[in-house]
Amino acid sequence: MHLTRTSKFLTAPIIVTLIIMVLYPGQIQAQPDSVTPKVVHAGGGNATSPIINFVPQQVGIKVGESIIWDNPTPVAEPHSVTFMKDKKFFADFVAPFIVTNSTEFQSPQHGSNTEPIIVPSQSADSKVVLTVNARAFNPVTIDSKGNATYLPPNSQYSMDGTESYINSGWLWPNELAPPGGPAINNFTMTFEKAGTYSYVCNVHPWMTGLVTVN
Ligand SMILES: [Cu+2]
Repeated sequence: MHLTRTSKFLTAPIIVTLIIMVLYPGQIQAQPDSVTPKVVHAGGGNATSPIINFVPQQVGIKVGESIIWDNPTPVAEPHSVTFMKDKKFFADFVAPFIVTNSTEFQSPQHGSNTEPIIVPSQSADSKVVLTVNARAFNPVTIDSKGNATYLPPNSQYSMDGTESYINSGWLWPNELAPPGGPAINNFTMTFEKAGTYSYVCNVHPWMTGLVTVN
């Protein structure tokens, strides 16, 4: 086979590249950006003046990339990362639930100084009890049909963009989660659909963040 001067010149780097690919396959393969999620801090600062902000507040990523949120606050101040289709999905910490009048509430700890708040309901055979709202504190998603799915602590979730509600649960600084609750320290989300997504912290609803996915 005859090779012209030009094709000889072009062939040499290609052969070198092929040899490197065989010897060091990992060196040539481009590492997708999604391998290293972008980090957004929920909170931070120092013990005397903790920050009540997402840092950075706005992030731009590409479709298929991920963000991991953590909480580097040096004091036990929780934050959440909460995406809502609209405001009616905001989950209050304490919520009323209707139970039948015969429902009794007993503490699992004998002699504990606890009692639920019970208020009258509109019906004579039921009452309303106030309890903490799992959807405020725990990692959970609600799809477009209203189905809630609870996620494990420190979840990795892929958002397809149709969800009505995505909550990280309360993110605590490492080692500072209160005993008894889930020790959630981070939340990772992969964005599968282009768009602009705003989110709030449900502990501090004025604390907002923005993710732009192109
Ligand atoms: Cu917060």
